[in-house]
Amino acid sequence: SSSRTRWFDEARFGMFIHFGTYAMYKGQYNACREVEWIKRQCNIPWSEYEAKAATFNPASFDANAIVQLAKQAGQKYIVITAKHHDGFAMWPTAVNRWNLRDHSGFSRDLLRELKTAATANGIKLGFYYSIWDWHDPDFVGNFPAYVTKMKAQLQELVTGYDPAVLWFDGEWAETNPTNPWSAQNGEDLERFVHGISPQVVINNRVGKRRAVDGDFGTPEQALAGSPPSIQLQESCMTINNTWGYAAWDTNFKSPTTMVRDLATLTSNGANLLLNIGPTDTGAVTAGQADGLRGIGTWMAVNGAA
Ligand code: JFZ
Repeated sequence: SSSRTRWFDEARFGMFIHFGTYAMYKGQYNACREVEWIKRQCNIPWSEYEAKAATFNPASFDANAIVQLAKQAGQKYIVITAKHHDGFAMWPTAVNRWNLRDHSGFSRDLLRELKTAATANGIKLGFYYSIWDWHDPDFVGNFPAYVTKMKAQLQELVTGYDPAVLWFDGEWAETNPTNPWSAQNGEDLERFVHGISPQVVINNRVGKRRAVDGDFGTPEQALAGSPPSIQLQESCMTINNTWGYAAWDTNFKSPTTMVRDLATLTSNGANLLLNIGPTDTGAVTAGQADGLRGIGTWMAVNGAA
């Protein structure tokens, strides 16, 4: 509905954060270079991936600093990975133990800290949630059981954190023999979420990215075209080349490029969701922070009233 999406349509600029245990590999496993896909693309055994995740200690994650960076850049909302394809929950879910609290023994709730800091600064917070789950064998083995657990996790997120956005992904899962996710599953999940909170803005990857799926379209690493489009659009782009943290990826976009992309999208009536990937300790690298500050500086100098 239009009342649900009004703030989103006016926001124009948001921060995407890809953060999970994959950051611990810094983009490399032996000779294999990968980032948030490292478990699957580099064939890391689950026993090894889980053992490393048990020592995940993002003690330098500073929600206030991240919110200040977003604010300085002119971003109005933040979307952080609550659960990526590796299935690891960044909040203390009661659905399983594959989460930051129970598996890694990290006592802080980073999503709660980010919510508190964002709210205090007038920034909205949303969550990325991967439908595709590599860790839970029920995704391919017993799909109805998987959907029940997924809904239980989403219930925790929606009732516990009141997210402004749910940014689904992985509805396109490459599974063998078949991808169990259907357009009907998407419609059902949308109804489920809006039954808990009608205000949550949902992206089109909840379903099969038809124009009727969710509230907004999600072109990736591409600028959304000019209207008329029957759906709101949000382009998601990386600040360097990768979504999660990779020590070798220092190919940062210049503030000039990012301001130009933002202006193009703004003139097309679309949003930009610009991604950063904190390190394994939860810190935002200087390269990423400089880029965001550079956008803010450009706005302050060239966009001043
Ligand atoms: C997905 C994730 O696999 C990736 O790790 C990251 O989170 C990104 C934002 O989303 O990647 C995709 C999703 C869709 C396509 C390509 C990559 N696609 O439709 O071409």
